[in-house]
Amino acid sequence: MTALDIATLRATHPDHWNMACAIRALAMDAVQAANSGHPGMPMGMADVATVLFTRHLKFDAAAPHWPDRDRFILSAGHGSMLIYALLHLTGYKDMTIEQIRNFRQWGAITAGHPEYGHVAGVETTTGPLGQGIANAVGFAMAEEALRARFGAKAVDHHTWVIAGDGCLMEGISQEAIGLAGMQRLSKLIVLWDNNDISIDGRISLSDVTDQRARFAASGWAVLACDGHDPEDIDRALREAKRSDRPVLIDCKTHIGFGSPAKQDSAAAHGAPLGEAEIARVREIYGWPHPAFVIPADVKSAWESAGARGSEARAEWEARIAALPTGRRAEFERVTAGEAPKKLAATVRAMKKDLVEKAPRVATRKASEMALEAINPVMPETIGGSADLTGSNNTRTPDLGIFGPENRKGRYVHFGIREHGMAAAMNGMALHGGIRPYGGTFLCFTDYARGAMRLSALMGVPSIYVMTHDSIGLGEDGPTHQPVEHLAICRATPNTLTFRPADAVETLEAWEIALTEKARPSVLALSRQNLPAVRTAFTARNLTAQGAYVLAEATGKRQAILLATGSEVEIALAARTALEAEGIGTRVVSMPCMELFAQQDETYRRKVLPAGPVRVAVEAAVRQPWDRWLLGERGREAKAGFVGMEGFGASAPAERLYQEFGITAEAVAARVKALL
Ligand SMILES: Cc1ncc(C[n+]2csc(CCOP(=O)(O)OP(=O)(O)O)c2C)c(N)n1
Repeated sequence: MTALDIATLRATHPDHWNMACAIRALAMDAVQAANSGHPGMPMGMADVATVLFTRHLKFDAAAPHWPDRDRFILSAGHGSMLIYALLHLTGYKDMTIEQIRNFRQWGAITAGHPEYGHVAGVETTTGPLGQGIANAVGFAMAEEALRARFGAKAVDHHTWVIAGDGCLMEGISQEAIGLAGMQRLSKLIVLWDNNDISIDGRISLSDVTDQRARFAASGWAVLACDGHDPEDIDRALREAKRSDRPVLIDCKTHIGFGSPAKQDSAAAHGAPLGEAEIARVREIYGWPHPAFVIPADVKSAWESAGARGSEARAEWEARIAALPTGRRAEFERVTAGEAPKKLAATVRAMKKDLVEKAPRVATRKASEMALEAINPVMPETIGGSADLTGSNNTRTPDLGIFGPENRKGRYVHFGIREHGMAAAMNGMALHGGIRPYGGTFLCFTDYARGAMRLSALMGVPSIYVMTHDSIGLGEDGPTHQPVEHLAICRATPNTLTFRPADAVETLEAWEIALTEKARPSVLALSRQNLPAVRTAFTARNLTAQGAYVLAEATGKRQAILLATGSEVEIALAARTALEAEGIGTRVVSMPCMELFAQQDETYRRKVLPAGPVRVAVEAAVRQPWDRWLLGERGREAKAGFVGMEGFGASAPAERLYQEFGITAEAVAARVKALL
């Protein structure tokens, strides 16, 4: 479309045009003021966004947390000014014009890319391309699950996504669309900003994929519209809402729409247009208003759009108020993310039982046992696995399979889609009302990494059930044996990495993960059986302290052994050997370094006093251990590590532990050498 077409648009749809121009002008001006950002995408998608927000999106700017609102996800997060402009114009109270003026500046809620938690209306953090569309699948799954559970009077909304070529080129998009297509998530609608441009230039430089055919092949309905014609956009959106499958709408648009120098070119993508070009565009738009000034009539039209949903929201509130008390309380509990009261008692009873029976089981099995007790009292859990159900032990018999025919099912076969699974889990957690957990091998956290990082950045309590947590998995070999993954998980801020030693610690880790509100958890679980090491009942959750004295030195304390997971058994055996030689040895189990780091100094000093030799044992790389060996009153000359220095190998587990020298004898020898 050219400037001439703009003239036609202005003439035929003046109100729409002005409203869309308000978005465009704010995007141009904010990017110019920040001298940083992406004006082209908001300029190109302003018409689609205007039709969506003024005619279709169910929302109420005055009640941005209304649980039954439609969700809008700007997957193409680099175009953040699009959503900031929409939130400002429709009247989200925190999105003031000052915030727009401060786009991308320190302390502003208008971060470079939309960040969850900075401002209501941003449903998820986007920017890493492909994440938003993959989160949206989780949002739509959560909606289906909650509708099945609480009824359409309580839950009945759409998930809308704006995604660009970049989102669709990312590998995660295939995982997401494959999952959504199979699940027939008919209330998921993706608006594709098909502008043929990315940073390097035309899309044809790097891609010839027929996107429409790809989505259709994955079970989606595919529609198309002229992304600048409000009536055509409206037609497509109306049709999309009637679909029985997820919908892709191919919106043909022009990046940098209306800019004589930059429209349809990569130059519009990621740099300010420049003052002179902005002045030219203002003229072409017929938008004489100064930077950041929105005329009252346009602002008021936008505010009406922002209030459009208030009636629907009030009706919804009345319906919720009319629910039977218990049902309403349950709805409110799960949407608030509160664990059920029964959870603590369930965990306590099971812990007593475990201490009594002292089962020798793999911690992945212990995890399954924990879930068998927890899932029945926590109906908000949705579990799953990326095609390793029988290995991850994530499915319990009560769950049923979530699918198009059974939205009450609570177990998801995510398929071999680790990244898509993790992003969908984030989406479910962000939607609210659901506690998602999903499994794969610890090694394949690599494949889920992008989404796992965002769980942490956003502070959402997704739970990653990562089994086969070391060379202890044996014969599958080094491709499947994680050595650096615990370090990576522990290096990720705002993430709890648990490596429980037995069934009791595993249960305690689950209790913490399921009551966390603002941090994801990684549960690193063994394939191989492990003895019970917690043989005395404590009502207190010792794992919550991160590390604790599991076995005390009997004589003068000369050594402290620190271990996690499967190596706690080795540390205990080393202690026995050392004690037999008169070397007083304490064993500290450290299931969660992050929680230990959070304890006060007095407790940490009690667990790790100055003086004794310290040896840590973990079948992984040393990196995360130095703080506990050298810091915290430790000394290099008196510290040692027994673990992995490189990749593993294919062989039975026992042989591998021998060959890599992760044995009680090696630990005892290290202690003696350091004494
Ligand atoms: C995972 C990831 N890789 C790379 C980038 C950097 N990046 C930001 S936008 C972009 C190009 C996106 O192209 P498109 O989606 O077509 O956006 P448009 O140019 O139409 O605005 C790239 C490579 C990113 N944000 N995320």
